[in-house]
Amino acid sequence: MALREIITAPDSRLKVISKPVAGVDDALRALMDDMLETMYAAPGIGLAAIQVGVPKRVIVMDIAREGEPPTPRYFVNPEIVWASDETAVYEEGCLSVPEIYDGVERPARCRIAYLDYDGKKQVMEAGGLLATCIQHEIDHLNGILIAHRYQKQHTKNKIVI
Ligand code: K1U
Ligand code: ZN
Repeated sequence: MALREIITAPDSRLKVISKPVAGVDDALRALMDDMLETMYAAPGIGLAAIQVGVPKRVIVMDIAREGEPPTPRYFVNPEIVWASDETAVYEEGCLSVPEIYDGVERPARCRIAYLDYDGKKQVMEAGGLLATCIQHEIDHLNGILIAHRYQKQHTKNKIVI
């Protein structure tokens, strides 16, 4: 395993739309292992592959609190297959936009289809921080940063990233 450099705005790679992967093999698992180590070291609760400069639709997450056992999660080719009409606002951080926390409104619950660490198809229903974090990471796969969402929701604020 190795630590990778997390790229930060205004690096144009953060606007790239990441490509689906053909399947999960040992090379992809090695990337996911590196990403998880990099995320823990940051520290953070999620990381998309593009944040380490790799334009693949791959995410790692661990939202376990301090003192709880680690709960690493891996999402390959994640897709939002359902999202609630009810929304929630969370003060989100971003490892690629350090030291900025913005209140972002998103669907409160969502259902995600994805491949897991072993390449098996899975469907997960999420609420709370899990739903917020997976939507934040899927935004990264689509080249969207929280500043873009914040600007959309508060059109008076002009943030250039
Ligand atoms: O994708 C990223 O930039 C990582 C980001 C994920 C995220 C945080 C909050 C809401 C939505 C998505 C982070 O991990 S920022 C750091 C952070 O939230 C944190 C760091 C240490 C302990 C607890 C939280
Ligand atoms: Zn982020």
